[in-house]
Amino acid sequence: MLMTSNDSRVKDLTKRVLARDVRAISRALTLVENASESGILLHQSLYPHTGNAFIVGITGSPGAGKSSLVNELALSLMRAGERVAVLAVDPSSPYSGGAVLGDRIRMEAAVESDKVYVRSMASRGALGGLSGASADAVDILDAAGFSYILVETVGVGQGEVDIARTAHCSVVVLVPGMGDEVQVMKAGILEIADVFVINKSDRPGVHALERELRILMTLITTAADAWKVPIIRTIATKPEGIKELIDMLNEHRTWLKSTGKGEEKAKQYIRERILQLCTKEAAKLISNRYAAEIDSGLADCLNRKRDPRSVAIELVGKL
Ligand SMILES: Nc1nc2c(ncn2[C@@H]2O[C@H](COP(=O)(O)OP(=O)(O)OP(=O)(O)O)[C@@H](O)[C@H]2O)c(=O)[nH]1
Ligand SMILES: [Mg+2]
Repeated sequence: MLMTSNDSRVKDLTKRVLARDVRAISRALTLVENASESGILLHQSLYPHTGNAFIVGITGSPGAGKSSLVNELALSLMRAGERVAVLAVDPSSPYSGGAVLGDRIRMEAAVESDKVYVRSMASRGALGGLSGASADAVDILDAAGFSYILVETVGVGQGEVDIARTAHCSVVVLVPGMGDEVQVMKAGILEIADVFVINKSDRPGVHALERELRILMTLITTAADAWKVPIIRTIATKPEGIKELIDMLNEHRTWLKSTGKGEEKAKQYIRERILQLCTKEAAKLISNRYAAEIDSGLADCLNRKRDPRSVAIELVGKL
């Protein structure tokens, strides 16, 4: 069979991403982000090369200092000889006078440009949602041989929970005196956090926040063999506490491996990812094949003769 130009382009790009060509990595991420046909093919051909990176999610309220922390983490890891990729998902205020993610990294890394890579992406597309495009992007970076992938996501809620599934380690950044402990109680953050960071520890209220956090942690039930979630204090702008944080990330990584919990987590995550993609792919097939049936089901719903779920179940049954 003749190879189409799309196939050969994907093949070429795959080779170049595996060879760690920075321009190819950027191109690949754009294709994946757009969920284009080539993006899907490319992801397919790169996926067998994934599974080596340690993926760290960094989440927290707007302005908590996530980008500042990620900058410092990336620099320290890079100096320790790691290849680090940073993915900022829906960066909320890249030019708010705060840390412009990647600027310091770019300055320091200019000479060793393949040691660190920084990328922002918007992900809240119509259907994809956070876990779609950003999970694929993480895979691309993993295949490109980065040993650490730091994923910054803003917000409290579903975004954090989704990214926690993608990441091997979820770091939740809190700030004293901002009522962050209230946020922690919501949205299942206590359940997803592997490491708590109290950033802006130069501000008052650190003791109080840490105490409240410890009390909250005793309120959820955890298995005896569960990871003991540490609380690390940092001042990202100084920087202070970065080494302690990196040590803790490495400790968690070792724990995941030695207990088999890492594999368990990976299994659960891939299962969820498959099921999520089933939803998406089924919806695509149905809307391509059964436009007329959708219209008639829709009319029935409008007349309150049927309900949307019954229509959906019937349509899925046709597949
Ligand atoms: N005093 C103090 N200020 C900090 C610290 N860390 C970050 N900041 C400042 O807090 C502001 C926000 O920092 P960012 O790193 O942009 O925070 P962010 O969480 O990435 O913000 P978004 O991406 O907009 O949600 C900036 O002005 C930082 O200089 C810290 O440890 N102490
Ligand atoms: Mg930021």
